[in-house]
Amino acid sequence: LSETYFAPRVTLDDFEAAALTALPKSAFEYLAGGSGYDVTLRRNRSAFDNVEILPRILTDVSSLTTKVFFFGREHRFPVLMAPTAFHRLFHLNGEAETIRGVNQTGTTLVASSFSTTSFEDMQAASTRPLWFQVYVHPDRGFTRELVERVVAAGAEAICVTVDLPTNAARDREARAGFEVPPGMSRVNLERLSANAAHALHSSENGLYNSVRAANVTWSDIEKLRSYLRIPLLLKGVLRAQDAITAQKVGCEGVIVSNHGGRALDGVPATFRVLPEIADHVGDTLVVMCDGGIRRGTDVLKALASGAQAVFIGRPYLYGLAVDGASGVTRVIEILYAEFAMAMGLSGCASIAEINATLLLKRY
Ligand code: FNR
Ligand code: LAC
Repeated sequence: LSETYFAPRVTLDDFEAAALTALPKSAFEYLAGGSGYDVTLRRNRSAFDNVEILPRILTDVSSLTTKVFFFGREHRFPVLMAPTAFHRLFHLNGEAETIRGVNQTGTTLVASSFSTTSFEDMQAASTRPLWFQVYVHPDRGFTRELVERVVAAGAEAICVTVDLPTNAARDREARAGFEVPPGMSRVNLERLSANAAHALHSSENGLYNSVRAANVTWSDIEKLRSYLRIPLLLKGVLRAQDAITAQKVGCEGVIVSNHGGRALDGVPATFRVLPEIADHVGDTLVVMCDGGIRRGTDVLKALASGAQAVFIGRPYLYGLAVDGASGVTRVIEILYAEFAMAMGLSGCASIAEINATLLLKRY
């Protein structure tokens, strides 16, 4: 283990550096990589750095609160854990370890349909209701069965991911020879088909093809909406027009996302398209955003641009890889402390005071 591994970990980036040492190369490349030239992956970050905050001075921030409220529940601060696949790649105990870490923080995790632990077991271990992420599968009957199963187990919202209708050019993971080791399976998908649960080699492009449909359209979203009794969020929206359609078909929220730069390389940073989407649907839908959030100031900037909350993906997995549950907790607590600091230093005592006037210019 290198010096980086033992150095004090002060920021989320420090956990990434430590994860590079802690993980086998193929797992690290799967986790950290984007697609193509990683152009979108880099843009997700640089977009935040390109926008400046204009603090309000001489406001009383002595009773600062980071609390927010959406979908009928209070959240300690406006950050949730994005759905991410295969936690057993990053820790022996997989999702159970992640949940132990998240439980300490009072934040909400979105369980991935590609988890290596069943949703039921995840929900049983979680102190808060989880959200669930789903793809529309080739077998629509199975998709419905799965969604109804997780709702029965206590899921509080469903995120349907729509930005990967076909495979992406995951060059880094392919070059590193990434494959999901035998013995790890997508247990939620066991009943979909004979081999759906057991991941195939990524260079054969078989990891997703067998389980995900390429013919998903708005009518699938309408159908999902018609039988679901809990909020439905569309994950992977980059165009305002699509957010408007999401609203028309009855979605309660949209997640402005480019899959963390892992789907189509060359699409804009999510932070860049967020303001226009929020302008169009922000009054009626819960607008959320993910991609490249690494600092409390990024959270502040996203909220000032119209998001009600944001998600982090890779950072809590770096925490999981480096230090298990306590790494997960630590990553979230660092972000919480940074966000509270960013609010205080910019003169905001409550979330309602974070608005577009906090930014020198919108993206
Ligand atoms: C993901 N993401 C993802 N999204 C999804 O809808 N279902 C999934 O199973 C996964 N799996 C997954 C695995 C890994 C290793 C990563 C890094 C990401 C995308 C995720 O939900 C989110 O959109 C991004 O991770 C957000 O960007 P950052 O925070 O990682 O920059
Ligand atoms: C990924 C898939 C699982 O980004 O969503 O790896």
